[in-house]
Amino acid sequence: MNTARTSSEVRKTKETDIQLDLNIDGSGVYEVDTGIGFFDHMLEGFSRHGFFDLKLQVKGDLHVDSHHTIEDTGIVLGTAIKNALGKKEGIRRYGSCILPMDETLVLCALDLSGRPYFSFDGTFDTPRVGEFDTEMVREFFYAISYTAGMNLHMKVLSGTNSHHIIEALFKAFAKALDEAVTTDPRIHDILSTKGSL
Ligand SMILES: [Mn+2]
Repeated sequence: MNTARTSSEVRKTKETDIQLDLNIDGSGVYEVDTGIGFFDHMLEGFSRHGFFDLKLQVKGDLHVDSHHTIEDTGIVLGTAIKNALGKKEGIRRYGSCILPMDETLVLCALDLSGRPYFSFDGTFDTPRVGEFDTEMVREFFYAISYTAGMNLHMKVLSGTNSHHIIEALFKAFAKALDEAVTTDPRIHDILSTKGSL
């Protein structure tokens, strides 16, 4: 196998200042501070349920709104996933999860194909959860799919509570990604007839 599947990313613009350390082969240890409590809660769930170690510090222009902070975190997390995986030797590549949370049921399926594609099917009854704008869920995962080179499909199958729906989506994403990045001893190279992902 490869050396450690880790990545450290720094991204600074006039809108956000982000430092992120990711360990794909972690145990779900996190230290997250984005300035948005609910977003921290979601990213902590992502770390814990995907067994990814995540250290993240975001200083964003929250006096404007939550947009840049959430979108740019997605850009940096997607970049970190791509860089940590390198050539993707030995990984299962595909992952999926149907995840329930009380009245909510969501689906997430992904392919670390190198070709970005994003499909999102879901709506929210409330515009915000805490300081988190629900319309940013789509922007966050779109940013990850494009920067990571990931085909990502997400569907809200049922549910009414915005907190539950968003949390279920983050956890389903974590579990699907955990499956896709898992190495399989039967895969000795890159799982594609093309020879690269
Ligand atoms: Mn919660």
